[in-house]
Amino acid sequence: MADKTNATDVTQATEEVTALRTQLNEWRRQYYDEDAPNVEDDVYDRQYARLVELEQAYPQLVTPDSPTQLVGGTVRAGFTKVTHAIPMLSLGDVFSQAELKEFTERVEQNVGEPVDYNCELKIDGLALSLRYEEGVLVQGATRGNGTIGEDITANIKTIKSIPQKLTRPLTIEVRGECYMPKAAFAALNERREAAGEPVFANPRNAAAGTLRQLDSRVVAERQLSTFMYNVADYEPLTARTQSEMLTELADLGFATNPDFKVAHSMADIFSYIDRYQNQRADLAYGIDGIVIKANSLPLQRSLGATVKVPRWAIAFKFPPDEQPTLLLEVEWTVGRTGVVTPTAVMEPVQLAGTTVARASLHNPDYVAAKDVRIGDTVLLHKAGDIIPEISAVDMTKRPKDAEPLVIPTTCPSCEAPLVHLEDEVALRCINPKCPAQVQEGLVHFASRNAMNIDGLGPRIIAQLYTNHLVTDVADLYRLTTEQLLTLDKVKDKSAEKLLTAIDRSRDNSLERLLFGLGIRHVGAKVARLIAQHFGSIEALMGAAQEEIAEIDSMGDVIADAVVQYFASEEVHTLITELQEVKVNTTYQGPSVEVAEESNSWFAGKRVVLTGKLTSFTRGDATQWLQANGATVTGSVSKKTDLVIAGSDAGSKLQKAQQLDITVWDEAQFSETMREDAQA
Ligand code: 0OW
Repeated sequence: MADKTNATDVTQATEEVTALRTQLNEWRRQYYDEDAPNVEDDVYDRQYARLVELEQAYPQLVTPDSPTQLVGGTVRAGFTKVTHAIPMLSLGDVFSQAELKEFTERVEQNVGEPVDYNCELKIDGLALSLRYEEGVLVQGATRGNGTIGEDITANIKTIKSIPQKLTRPLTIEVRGECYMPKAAFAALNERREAAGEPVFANPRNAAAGTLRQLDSRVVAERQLSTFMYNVADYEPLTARTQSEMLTELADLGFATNPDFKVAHSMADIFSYIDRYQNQRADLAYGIDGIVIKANSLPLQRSLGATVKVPRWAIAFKFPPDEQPTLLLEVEWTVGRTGVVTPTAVMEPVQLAGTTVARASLHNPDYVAAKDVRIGDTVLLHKAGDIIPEISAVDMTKRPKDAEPLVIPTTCPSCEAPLVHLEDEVALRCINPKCPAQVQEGLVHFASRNAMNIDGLGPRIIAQLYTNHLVTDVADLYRLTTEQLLTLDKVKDKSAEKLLTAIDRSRDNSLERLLFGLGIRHVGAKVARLIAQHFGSIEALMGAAQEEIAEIDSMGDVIADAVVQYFASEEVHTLITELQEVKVNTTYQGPSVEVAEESNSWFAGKRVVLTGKLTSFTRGDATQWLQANGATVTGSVSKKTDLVIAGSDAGSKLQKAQQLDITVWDEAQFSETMREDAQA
């Protein structure tokens, strides 16, 4: 490809790069503030790709605040330490209005006149500090013990609400709270529980655990956010009060919490507290109290701090919203992957705005640790104001004859013995014929990213299974119209539609079948890599573990799981049955050899797609590339010939730049497709 930068010299490139950076950072910031892009994706992508090209052509022009540098992907062995030149203070706590009154009286004795206070929500996250030099973000650190924190710069660069560059070139250290919104926390715990991983107790732990991740790609997926509220040194700012500071920080580009209010009396403070004690459940993030601060910054400075806490601020902590209720029973349910999860069933109780009657007990270790027993009066709270959780048992109310909970040793669905795999806390049923798992497995098999059988959902599958019409995925292909009509709410038309959808799924390419079979650690992407590499299920079933581990540096965990899956007799029988009912078990995309002859530029090239494409889906681009003889792989290595970077491209783009691999934007890719088509 000709050099596409078309920049005649460094000066011109520098001007263009600076303009591109300013524009892209502005769009990014607006996107964050208004939470909606006010620029067309393809416009953003084109400018972004242009910046990538120029930085690739002139690496000396790359700066830390360039949007191309906001990528995760750096995996560290540990965090370096950061010393806070000005200690990051904690906050003293009070738990009653009387104690709060004592605090304000102490302050006013000190001052000798009435004081205005700025009231702020106390975000339940973890404190962090952001350092900027001439307006550019240079370091992020945790509070640690107040003097020594951890350097988390790479991780915080993946947090959208943190500006890479300020609207004024200030050298300043800004402090605030990093938190995980409630919705993100609930979704994360759901994923972890289904995968048999330990869940986070609350959003604060989830945020802390995430920021301490050594692989910043994980951080990028976890949707952390921030509210900034303080500076290490007031110097660089013009603000004279706390409330003005929050406004000035927002003007600089920081996310600040809008619900602050200046109070001129204790009554004002108490009404602020009451208001947010009631609104707490409706906030999108967890708060554990209110922070009351002397509003005047000169007064803050003159009051100073003790070793740990400021004399000019206090935290009024909300009592945890906890209700007692009766534990009626514990249900053990089996998921698709065989993880058996205990759920507490309780007398319904009002808790933080909703009626709660069930709470997860996660796994046997957790049950033993809490020692909950049927008939117990349990204290229920909502972890992070969302997830019902049993905080403790009220032992004074325990019935005399209460017995420790029996942890099942056999599967509640199929009586097979339950096991703990490796060092997992999760309890598992590993019987591939387990009814609960078979039904969950059938639902997964028919799902959109797997065999994509329209209309075959959990309700129909439960009936097919209960009526012994289907016991494994091959049975789906033997169903008749008569059988379907025996199901309730299935009439002629829907029976026909269902059979057509099942029939159409026979022609799926192998990767959909592999993903649909629910092999451990084999997601949709891994399934495609394996299918593309082996071409048929026979080749795969005869493959050595090493050959699978070799594919696109997939590794032993996946390879072991695949070999183990195909080692079982039942699976061999199942595959034979699927072939007998005419389900395709070969890879439909073109193989690499075939394309070698084609004269396409892409023939034999190893290509990686990354970021968001706008004019076609990742799947279409992959199919096109494969049809033209390219091998599309999931990770960038020395063997990669080309990276096609859509918008918000991640660590793969950075690695491509490091390995000096050709990077195209979407525009170039589609241009080449057009040229190729005319060739
Ligand atoms: N969590 C908060 C919050 C806040 C600081 C300033 C100097 C000492 C306390 O929302 N809104 N304002 C402050 O003010 N601190 C907060 O949280 C503290 C930081 C360290 C421990 C608490 O999380």
